[in-house]
Amino acid sequence: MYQANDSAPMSRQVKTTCPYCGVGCGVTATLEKGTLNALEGDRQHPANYGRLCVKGSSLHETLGQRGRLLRPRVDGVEVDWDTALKAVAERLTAIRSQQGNESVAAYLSGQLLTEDYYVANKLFKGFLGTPHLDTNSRLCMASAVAGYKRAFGADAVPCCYEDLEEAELVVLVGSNLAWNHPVLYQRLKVAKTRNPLMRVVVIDPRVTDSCEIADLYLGLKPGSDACLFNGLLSWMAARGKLDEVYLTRHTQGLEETLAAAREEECSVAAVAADCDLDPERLETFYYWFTSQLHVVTLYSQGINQSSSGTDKCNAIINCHLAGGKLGLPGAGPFSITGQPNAMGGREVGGLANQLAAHMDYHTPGAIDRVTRFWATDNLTPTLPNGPGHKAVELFAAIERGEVRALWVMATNPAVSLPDAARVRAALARCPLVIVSECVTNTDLLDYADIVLPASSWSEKDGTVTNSERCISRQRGLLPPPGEARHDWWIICEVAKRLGYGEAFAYAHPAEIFDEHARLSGFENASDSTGTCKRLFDISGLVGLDRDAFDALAPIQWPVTARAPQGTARLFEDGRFATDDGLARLVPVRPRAPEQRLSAARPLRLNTGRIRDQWHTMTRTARAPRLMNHRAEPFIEVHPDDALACGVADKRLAVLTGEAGEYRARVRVTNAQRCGEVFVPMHWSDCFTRQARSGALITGHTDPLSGQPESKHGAVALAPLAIVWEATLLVTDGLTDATLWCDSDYWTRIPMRGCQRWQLAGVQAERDWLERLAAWLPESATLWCEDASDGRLRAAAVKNGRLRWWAMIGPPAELPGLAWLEQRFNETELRVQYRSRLLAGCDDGAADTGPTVCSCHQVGQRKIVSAIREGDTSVEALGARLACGTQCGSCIPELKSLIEEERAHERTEPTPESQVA
Ligand SMILES: Nc1nc2c(c(=O)[nH]1)N[C@H]1C(S)=C(S)[C@@H](COP(=O)(O)OP(=O)(O)OC[C@H]3O[C@@H](n4cnc5c(=O)[nH]c(N)nc54)[C@H](O)[C@@H]3O)O[C@H]1N2
Ligand SMILES: Nc1nc2c(c(=O)[nH]1)N[C@H]1C(S)=C(S)[C@@H](COP(=O)(O)OP(=O)(O)OC[C@H]3O[C@@H](n4cnc5c(=O)[nH]c(N)nc54)[C@H](O)[C@@H]3O)O[C@H]1N2
Ligand code: SF4
Ligand SMILES: [Mo]
Repeated sequence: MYQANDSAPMSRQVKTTCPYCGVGCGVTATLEKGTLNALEGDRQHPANYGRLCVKGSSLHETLGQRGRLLRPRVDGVEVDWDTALKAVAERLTAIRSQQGNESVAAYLSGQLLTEDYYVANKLFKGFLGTPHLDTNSRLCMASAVAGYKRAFGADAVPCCYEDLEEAELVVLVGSNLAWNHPVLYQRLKVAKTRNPLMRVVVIDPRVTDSCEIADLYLGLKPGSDACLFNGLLSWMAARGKLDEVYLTRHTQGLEETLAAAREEECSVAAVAADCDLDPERLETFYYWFTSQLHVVTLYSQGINQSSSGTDKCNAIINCHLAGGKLGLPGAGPFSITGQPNAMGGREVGGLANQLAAHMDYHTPGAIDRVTRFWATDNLTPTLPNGPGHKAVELFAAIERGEVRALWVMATNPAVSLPDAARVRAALARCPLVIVSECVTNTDLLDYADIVLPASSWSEKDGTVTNSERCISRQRGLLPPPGEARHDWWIICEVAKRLGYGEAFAYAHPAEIFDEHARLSGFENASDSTGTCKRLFDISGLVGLDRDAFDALAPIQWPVTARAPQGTARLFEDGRFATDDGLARLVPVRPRAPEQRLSAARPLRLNTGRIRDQWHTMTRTARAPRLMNHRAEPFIEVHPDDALACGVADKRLAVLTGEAGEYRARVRVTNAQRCGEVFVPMHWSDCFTRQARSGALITGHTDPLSGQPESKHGAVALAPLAIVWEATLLVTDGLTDATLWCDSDYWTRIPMRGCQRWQLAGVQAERDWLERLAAWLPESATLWCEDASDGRLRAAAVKNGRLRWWAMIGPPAELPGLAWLEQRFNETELRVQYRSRLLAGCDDGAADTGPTVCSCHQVGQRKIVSAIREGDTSVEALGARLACGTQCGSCIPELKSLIEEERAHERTEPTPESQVA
């Protein structure tokens, strides 16, 4: 099989691409004797020019064999590859021959490389003849795709990153760029400093860290964006601010669109009331939008994850078309992608409504063209003749028993799909579930009949496409551990065993990329005007041999004979990918979220991301420093709601939705609107007892895009009536922890050399030492107990090593854990430390508090004391403590700490602030 060449010199540098967000930063990795110890931002990469965020710069800490899947498994038994691949082929064949082609399905991911994606799509749609191949991009970008297609005739992001820097106005709507695309946010921030006239508007029901650079913040009512942008369009029309020339030459549909926008009362006052905004602020935004030509509206999941997400995208695009604000530097409606290769998946046709290479089933001639290209014409069956099930439908079809075999690659539907309980029930009853995965610890593996160990970032070799259509190489740096194999290889080996060896005889990803590039240009010649029939065309990259593929520098599609160096910006000539070349304004009638609030579930549930974790945490939780920023799952709630529901800051609470519940720690904050709560999407059953956001969201989807409404749940909030809380720190490998996992609340927090467990229970415990003895294999050697209030601290030291440490009592009383963490990593605990163990800190050693700066591991208490000593600016704090000087993501938090301290000074004495 193909492996990265590792017989190279002692130290070498390799350029690759970060596997997390859609910014797609270039990474320069330094390998010393085959080990990856250090990495930095690639200074030449056009996405980041040397910058990295804390997730990217922690990548090397996530590597290693520990926790990796090393061997294939069939029905729970480890087997060799040949047995596993045969089992996959035989079982797929059996189900297909009995129940038909459409009984088999695949569920892929924007975290696969383009080459993996291409061969999976080719196998399922081309050779197994099933249209049921969808991807987690359905939960992510489907509405943006549908919106672009309706407006431009193709799924084409018109903008590039430089547009953000060249704009005079940047509107962030439904995007927390500061946390989720940190490097792009940093670029925007620098551009704003350079151009003091640049304005930034943030439109989000939550005050996020992205508001740090906002000149105007619109904290709108969740789900009311279409109303806001329809209002903008009417406002422009009413004030004669439409770009009539652009509209006439390049668009169609203005009248119907304006009429639809005017069906509802569209005065600023009426729109402001519908969006729950201050009319003056709203009008300021309208005024700013209209008075600038160079406007970029950057939108993400606050727009897409909605049962009317496609309409919301078009409401935004309508305003850009109406003002002629696109196709020029610093302007355009910019849907930012989430996953590293969300875009690559769209290119190969990884959505169930697509066929291949930006051709849909209904694209004239597409089925015939792809059939000829893949040479499947002499096969029975041939290509499916229409779209397959979209993700949520797909799991419903599994539930109904129609789809009986599912191959999941690089995604975790048991956590990330809405209506999680139903998805899990469907997986449990599906006769064949095949899972290609890198790590041992995911909720989905519980449902797998066949587990295929896949290679991971740093091992994989191929391409990804970022948010600005830039194709970059992910390069193999290290050999995969154990018997892990590349996804493309696994798929091709199965294809061979199914009898399609000839069509899947690739020896290297370069060959797959070449075929993908050829298909993009296949029968895609320019028409007389020079416009491509299909915009996605990388025929300029056909014919790269291995060396050329390996050397491929980042390049933006289309890459054609006419544009051999790629294309930064689309639609500069005002010609779109529709039959008549005109863009479409699309009439939008705003709709409320499908998940309705009720007396039983009166709070609007918003779900999303945190700065330092990636999705279900299978990789980011391997880097302990990424666990510090938010260690436990949480519920953010407005102070008034907290009071009304009887929940308190830092205490545990439970959210109840229609079909599930969520237990986590409360964060009371004014950043949250009253009547709404926010929870992170990251925690799975591997890390906590019950805090999967998908359990609270119902399966309502957008009728056009099929994207679920993950941002608009309906829930009730109540305290979790616990009577005890405990913190355990346990040395790695001491126990598998199943014993305390029946606690009413538990969360596991990986640390360096140990695991931290936060536990809580609703029933009183009589003898804590006894309980600890039952939980832990080694008994306490030190303890101190306060029988009057049940507080206890205990620890076990064996052979000079700290084995575990426990505190019964509220976690607010915990010392900063860095000191204890260090003790777990000592082979011989120093005598003077033993007496300090129960206190959990050294005499006089400062307890630094919760981590604010993850890059330099600087704690909150340290920062606060520096502020109190006079370092009252971000720069001064950086000079003294280094916080905020690397990726810059914690700067908003530093600023709010400075602000809080100022407020303290003004209003002393006050209780401790709530922002922890
Ligand atoms: N740290 C980190 N970064 C990531 C990821 C990660 O897991 N961790 N995942 C990546 C992926 S796959 C994706 S898709 C992107 C997502 O990136 P974002 O879309 O920025 O992420 P979210 O936090 O899901 O949601 C964005 C914002 O939408 C707001 N919102 C909710 N409802 C509404 C509404 O009705 N209207 C408006 N205007 N806003 C609303 C939320 O309050 C939230 O602040 O992030 C990528 N980057
Ligand atoms: N409530 C709620 N739900 C959401 C969202 C939300 O905002 N709120 N956001 C949605 C969005 S935008 C997204 S993108 C999804 C993300 O949700 P998922 O895709 O389910 O989340 P991940 O944790 O990224 O899952 C990827 C899995 O693939 C594995 N993996 C990583 N690399 C590879 C590889 O190269 N090969 C193989 N075979 N496996 C690999 C990882 O270990 C991991 O288990 O969640 C969606 N769900
Ligand atoms: S901004 Fe995104 S791509 Fe860049 S380093 Fe951070 S996670 Fe990776
Ligand atoms: Mo996503």
